[in-house]
Amino acid sequence: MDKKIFDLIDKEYARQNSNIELIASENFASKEVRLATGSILTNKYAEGYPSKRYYGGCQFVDEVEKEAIERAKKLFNVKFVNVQPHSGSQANQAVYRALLKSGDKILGMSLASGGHLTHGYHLSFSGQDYESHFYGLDEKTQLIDYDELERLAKEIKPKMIVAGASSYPRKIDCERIRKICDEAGAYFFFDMAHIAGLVAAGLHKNPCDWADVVSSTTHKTLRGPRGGIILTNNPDIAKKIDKAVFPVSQGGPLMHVIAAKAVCFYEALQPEFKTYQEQVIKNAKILAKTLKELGYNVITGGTDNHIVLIDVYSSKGISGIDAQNKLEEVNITVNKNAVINDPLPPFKASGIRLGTPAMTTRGFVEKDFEKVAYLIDDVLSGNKPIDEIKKEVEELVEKYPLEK
Ligand code: DSN
Repeated sequence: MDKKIFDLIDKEYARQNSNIELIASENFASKEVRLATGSILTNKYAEGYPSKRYYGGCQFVDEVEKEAIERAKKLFNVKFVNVQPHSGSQANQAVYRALLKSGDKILGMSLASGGHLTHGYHLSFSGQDYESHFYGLDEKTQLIDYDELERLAKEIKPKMIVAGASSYPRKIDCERIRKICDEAGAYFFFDMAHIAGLVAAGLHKNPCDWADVVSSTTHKTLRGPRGGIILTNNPDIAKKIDKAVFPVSQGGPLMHVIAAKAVCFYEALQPEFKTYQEQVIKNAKILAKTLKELGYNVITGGTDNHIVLIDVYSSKGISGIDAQNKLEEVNITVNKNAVINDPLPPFKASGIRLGTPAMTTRGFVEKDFEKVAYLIDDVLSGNKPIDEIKKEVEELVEKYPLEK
């Protein structure tokens, strides 16, 4: 047995089990999702698509992929789904390759405003292969500045407008962006990676009803295996997407992960999944409210989704990275995050991003997230000895053990 690696996996299990996991993009996949991911399907090559493979012996993986597609279509009420992208970034790469030529203009939300690397950032392929332009937030409301987006779209005339965010605590106005895209003659591409679980549960408008093409990861609020998907209602775009995924940007699909995606879609179609997502939002709201009452500057004043963004620098004079490190000392995991007009450089940042999906899966409800807010404040305000706070974290997580 490979003792070294399996010991490390055991240690990582112990870390996950003993931490309050607040990274907004993480979750705890079910045992069945993990069983499928670790299954013998990893042995199979299946380049191509169901019934059009480049290899023999694909009769069962064909069924797996067809089932994953049908379940995703039902879950998101959409006509076409490609379940092969290995990740969200690769899904986005395929979308660009399908609809744009190198050098075409794209208009995405800036990383500093809560967008994503693949929405045009200069160090990502999206900023290197395409001419990227950015919209952002209204300084006063800290909400997406749709008027500015409209103005930029008219001025720049991008071939594609990219919506979706990694650290935006509010709903995104799909109708308004559709209108802006129509006026500018641009494709509307929505990356719903962060909110896919909320969309599946009917708690955020379904971008598939408005956008030309939608991408997602399957491991965030959706709680499946690590991977990507692409969805559209347009048959011509669907054909281009399929080609752009295989053979343009990927080779053999990860059939074990596709099976796990199918399990995840099955789980997301159950009524309990809606209850779970409702609790994710309730927990985020109480976390935001309690931190606000404790004197923290909560960006946008609250949340509509699974994310709470706190400006710890203006609230407590501590940088995002220092807050992240201090919280890590008591086993609370968060990540630093830039805030609008951040006076600190990105590697320090003024904010921290908190998310509720993972601990809600563990069973946390409002009273637990109220406690989490007090624990965060104890750490950042230096109210109590670290060992005492660590003990309280331990007592809280012990009530909700992580399934192995
Ligand atoms: N890295 C992800 C996140 O943390 O939001 C986005 O891909």
